[in-house]
Amino acid sequence: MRKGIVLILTLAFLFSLICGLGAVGVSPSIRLTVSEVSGDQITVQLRAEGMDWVGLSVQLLYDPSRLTLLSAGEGTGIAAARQDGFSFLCQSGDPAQSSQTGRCAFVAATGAKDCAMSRYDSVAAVFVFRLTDLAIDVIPVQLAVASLLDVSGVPLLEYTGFTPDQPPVVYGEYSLPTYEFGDVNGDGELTVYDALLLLQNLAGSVSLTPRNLAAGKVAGQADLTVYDALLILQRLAGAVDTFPAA
Ligand SMILES: [Ca+2]
Repeated sequence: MRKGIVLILTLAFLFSLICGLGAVGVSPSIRLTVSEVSGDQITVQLRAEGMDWVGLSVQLLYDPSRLTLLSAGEGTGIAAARQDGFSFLCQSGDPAQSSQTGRCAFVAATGAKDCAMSRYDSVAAVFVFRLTDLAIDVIPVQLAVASLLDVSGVPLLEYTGFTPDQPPVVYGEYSLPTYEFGDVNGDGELTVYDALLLLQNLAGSVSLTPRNLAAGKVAGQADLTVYDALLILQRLAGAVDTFPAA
């Protein structure tokens, strides 16, 4: 008898896992994550988790002196739903100066009423930015307005953070790895190759990321010159112990 009860409880537990009841407890949320930093590009994902939705509206505020918007568009969750035959309209762009402090990227998507987005990947939108020369430290990206809509257009969850007296609810920030002066390629060592990269950059045959350029300005001047490469070579030869910028 006891074995029978244990068996029933075990089967009930397994059934709950199979039916996805194990996922109960995920609170509804909209959040930003930095998913990738590659060279001078940074990819920011908007994830919508713990709820079902068919409509999305999101605006991202960013500092144009540090970031240039390359693309804004649907995430893998919407793409997967479309592959399953559900219709999804998606608009995106970088409309205008939206406040005194930054620019705004937006994505809006509307799907079929019977498309339950909770069964797909939670990545709802993807933004790709290029880092500018000033972006060598911290990259702030702020979710200014975001809402998810149900089949009747009613917001399931809404965040706003646009007004000066209302701090942003969601805030994404990514700190780039620190760099050592002279280590242009960021491999942790000071070598002739670092000086060579600077010379190639000056000659126009190699483009360096803002962070790599910052590491190469060992003379401590605003612009990169042949003198920076020379200082690296002098340090390797033991002629100087430190860099003026360090
Ligand atoms: Ca190096």
